[in-house]
Amino acid sequence: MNQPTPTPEAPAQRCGLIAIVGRPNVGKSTLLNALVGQKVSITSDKAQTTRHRITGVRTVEEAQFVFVDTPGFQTRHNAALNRNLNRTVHGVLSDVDVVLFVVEAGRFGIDDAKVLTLLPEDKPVVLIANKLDAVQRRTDLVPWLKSMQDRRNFSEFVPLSAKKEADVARLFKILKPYLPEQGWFYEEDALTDRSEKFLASEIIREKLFRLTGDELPYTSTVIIDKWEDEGELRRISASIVVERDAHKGMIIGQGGERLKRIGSEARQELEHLMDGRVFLELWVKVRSGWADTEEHLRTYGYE
Ligand SMILES: Nc1nc2c(ncn2[C@@H]2O[C@H](COP(=O)(O)OP(=O)(O)OP(=O)(O)O)[C@@H](O)[C@H]2O)c(=O)[nH]1
Ligand SMILES: [Mg+2]
Repeated sequence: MNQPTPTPEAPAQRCGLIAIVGRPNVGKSTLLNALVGQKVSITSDKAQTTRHRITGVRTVEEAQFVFVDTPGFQTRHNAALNRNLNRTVHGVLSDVDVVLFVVEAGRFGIDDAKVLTLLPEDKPVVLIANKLDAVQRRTDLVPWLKSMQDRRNFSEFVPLSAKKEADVARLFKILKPYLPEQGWFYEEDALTDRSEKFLASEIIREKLFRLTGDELPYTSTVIIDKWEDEGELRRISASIVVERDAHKGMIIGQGGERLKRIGSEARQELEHLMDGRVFLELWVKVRSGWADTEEHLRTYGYE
């Protein structure tokens, strides 16, 4: 950590933690990636894509923004995996400087309301009304924004689209005053605190989520079994773990087609991320009940 003495030419360093919180599928991870300027958190149109606390870092002039993406807080199921995801959200909220509460513009349902009740009273909360591009008539948003003002004393209201660069860029100016003056936590060019190995397992899980039906994601996970660097080439062997034999069949697909596609899309993205060749071997394993007990979850890397 370096903290030079501030001078008129060089303002004091700022650094702060910014939690990104909301119900599943509102676009939290899409927003994180846009803020960081690179994909550090996987996204999909399935709820509960994110399963871990994921840090994304962006340093703009003297200010270092440390964003923390969280699993979509969910209230419906109560298996160990869901309790674990919710605990992750609670843990993040306890030590942040400011919270981005993400909802879909024009919508505020019971799931959003439940998340709102969890947010700490004594921290600034910025309302992010995401997916603005999906709103047909902007004027319809005015009464909705008014109604949101009654729900909590939000520090800011920011309607935006996480998919529009200019919208996302505005956030840095808005958030900077909330960062305390203190030395940076990370190097200036850091993007995330997650390892390549973790990112690789997540990228495979993303392809799995995107290329399979709705029923699979909740009951599958990915583990890296082997990782070897041979000069420029990385040899990675990974297992997709599912609950049932039937799920295994769905992932493998007719003549192994689907698994091949998951592997090939993941490999291309990994090569891009690591800027080198990747040899990726994928297996599918059945471990029934892996998501049901805390003990199993720990074996699969859920802290
Ligand atoms: N139209 C539109 N779609 C968006 C926008 N932001 C995100 N999405 C889409 O919304 C879906 C969910 O995005 P994610 O970023 O995975 O959502 P999340 O809140 O992280 O979801 P969980 O991790 O499951 O809680 C994806 O299909 C995104 O492409 C946006 O600004 N406009
Ligand atoms: Mg997410």
